Amino acid sequence: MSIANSESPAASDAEPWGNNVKVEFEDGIAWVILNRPEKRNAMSPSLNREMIRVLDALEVDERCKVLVLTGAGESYSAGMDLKEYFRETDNATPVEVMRVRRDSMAWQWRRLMFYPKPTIAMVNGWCFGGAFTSLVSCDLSIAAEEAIFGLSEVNWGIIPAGNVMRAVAEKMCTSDALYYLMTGEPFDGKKASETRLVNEAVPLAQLRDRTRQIALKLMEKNLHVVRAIKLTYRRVKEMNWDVSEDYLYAKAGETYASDPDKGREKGMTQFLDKKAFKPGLGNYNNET
Ligand code: ACO
Ligand code: V55
Repeated sequence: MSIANSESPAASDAEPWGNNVKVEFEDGIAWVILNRPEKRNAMSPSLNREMIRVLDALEVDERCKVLVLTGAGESYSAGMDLKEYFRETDNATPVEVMRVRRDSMAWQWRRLMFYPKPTIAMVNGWCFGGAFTSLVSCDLSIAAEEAIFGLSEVNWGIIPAGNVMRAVAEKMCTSDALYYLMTGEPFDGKKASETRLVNEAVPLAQLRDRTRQIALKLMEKNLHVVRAIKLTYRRVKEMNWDVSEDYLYAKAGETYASDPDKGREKGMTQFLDKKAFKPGLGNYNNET
């Protein structure tokens, strides 16, 4: 066994977690758990560096078909670590500050938003400030009704950076966004669902089961096609109709040509010839 990095003797390139992040595998789901519960899973520079390596490793790990991002204990994440991320970098050089910010953004949106596997944020508890970036960058999100969210930046005298404000603008309408950005007022999971910040909210006691159910539903699909859908959606959202028409035909062709399961062919045969399923009501059988 070689020591792969200085932060955790246990971590390797294949399994770089173990210090600030825990990963558990179960039925194709990788539960990625921010793991500083005594600090409410606040995100420090070293947690950010670990998460970059975790996402890199899970991308090519067959045990991860769907990635669920959540937090240990009673928090999703209390946002950026005010001590380690802000105060302790106040006297760093501009280049050092840039590096710390870059590591934060590298996983919280740049990597997560275009992750090649489906991602679900499972908001189990406290979710403040900087935590909104990873939340919004996941494809789907499910919250405990009891979870407490807050755009608390204004409460301690900063404007939401780290693309938190951009993330809020992506999912909440302007009246809700400005209300919560300007007042810093906390809101619960039910409210988060009403504002469409998250897909849905369920009682905490059902959160894990409901999340697992959604993950398993995704796994019944052709994951090559699911990947193409989530990635093209992100691009198309920024395009005009002429460009998206062209782009989508090109991507449709590319996705079909490179599909290891040849799903389109199976789907047409099973519907048109065998009359074995109805595409409007469910998925083709990818076992045959
Ligand atoms: N940064 C650094 N340390 C934190 C953070 C944080 N964001 N959140 C919690 N902690 C630490 C506390 O300092 C405390 O440390 P200690 O035990 O060494 O004293 C420990 O975590 C427990 O925190 P408490 O406040 O005692 O926990 P409690 O359960 O009573 O409250 C709550 C939880 C509401 C989340 C509270 O900790 C809090 O308000 N945290 C800050 C939330 C926030 O506004 N984050 C910044 C958003 S802005 C941004 O991310 C850029
Ligand atoms: C914030 C969040 C950041 C950051 C700087 O407003 C500020 C919160 C998500 O990262 O780098």
